[in-house]
Amino acid sequence: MKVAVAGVGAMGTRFALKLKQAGNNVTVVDGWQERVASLKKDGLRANLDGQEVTVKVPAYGQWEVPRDHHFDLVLFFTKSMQLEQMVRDMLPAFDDDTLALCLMNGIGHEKTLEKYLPKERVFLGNTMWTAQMTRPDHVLLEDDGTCELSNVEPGEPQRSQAKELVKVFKAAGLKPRLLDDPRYSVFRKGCVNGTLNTLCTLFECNLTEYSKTSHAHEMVVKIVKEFAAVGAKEGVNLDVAEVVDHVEASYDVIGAHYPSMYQDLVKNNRRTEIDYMNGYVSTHGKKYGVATPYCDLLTAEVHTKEDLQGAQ
Ligand code: NAD
Ligand code: AOT
Repeated sequence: MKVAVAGVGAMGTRFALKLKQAGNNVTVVDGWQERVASLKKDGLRANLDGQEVTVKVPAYGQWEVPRDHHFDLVLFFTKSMQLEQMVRDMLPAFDDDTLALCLMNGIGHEKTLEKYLPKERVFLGNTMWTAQMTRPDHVLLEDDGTCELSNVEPGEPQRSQAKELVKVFKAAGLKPRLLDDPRYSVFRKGCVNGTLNTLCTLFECNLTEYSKTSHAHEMVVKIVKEFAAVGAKEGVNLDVAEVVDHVEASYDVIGAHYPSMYQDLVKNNRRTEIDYMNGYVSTHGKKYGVATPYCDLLTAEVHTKEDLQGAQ
């Protein structure tokens, strides 16, 4: 498959590397000048499960997206607030049959894609893999993970295309699962991020450290209930007990993980994706008349930390 990965920070690098190693034709595009320079010079460099690997791929800046290449798939892996600009910049690389897939964290990305692309060509899901940039030219890829995806618009040919994407990702060892309801899955992953990303960032700890604190379970339950209340207004009916178990299951699987929001704000002083996580629940709760005091406060707290630190 001919794939363009749009956004090759930590997670884009994982997917680009694995897809390329499995024999796909992979091109990468990024918007960070320093990153693009290193991709052009050295390719994708990572520590993948303990081994240093370097994989050469064609690399482009977001300002020079190629118009003369045909891509079967554009896989978006920017940060949430960078997605719209990346979609706009990638439009010249789309032909009538190019598919768009977003596995990023955050709620509502399908709406951004649908502003520019027909709904039948939009595919959505999420990933439980982890990844971390150690330098502008290097990524750390440890831990086991999975991903899940679906067509956004029901029907054919998009259902068969989703199955084909699952086949390609499976062959690349990305452990994909075909979903029935992608929005359920996005809200469910939103609960993982709305609890662990946000709390580990505010308290500056990893998953294991958070899990051992006395109010850990109580806070997870309260936050998940707010995501469920807002989800219900949008036709997404979360099973709260199952989702709480899902969040807490990650303590054992990837306890040493510092979520990407921690990496952004605590390590790199970058602004966070909070507005697409707890912030989504907070603003949409207001719209629907649903009280979301935990998400309101957490969103304000993360923005306060960003402001105090002068995060960029
Ligand atoms: P990332 O920050 O590593 O990369 C996103 C973009 O930001 C890339 O274009 C990258 O080049 C750029 N960037 C990275 N560091 C920068 C810096 N210091 N200065 C300027 N630009 C910089 O993001 P990611 O972790 O790959 O996340 C992509 C998506 O995947 C997000 O929605 C994230 O929430 C999600 N996700 C991440 C993880 C994880 O463990 N990293 C896990 C699951 C989902
Ligand atoms: C994560 N981490 O989603 C992955 O860092 O943004 C992130 C992220 C899988 C399970 C728990 C947390």
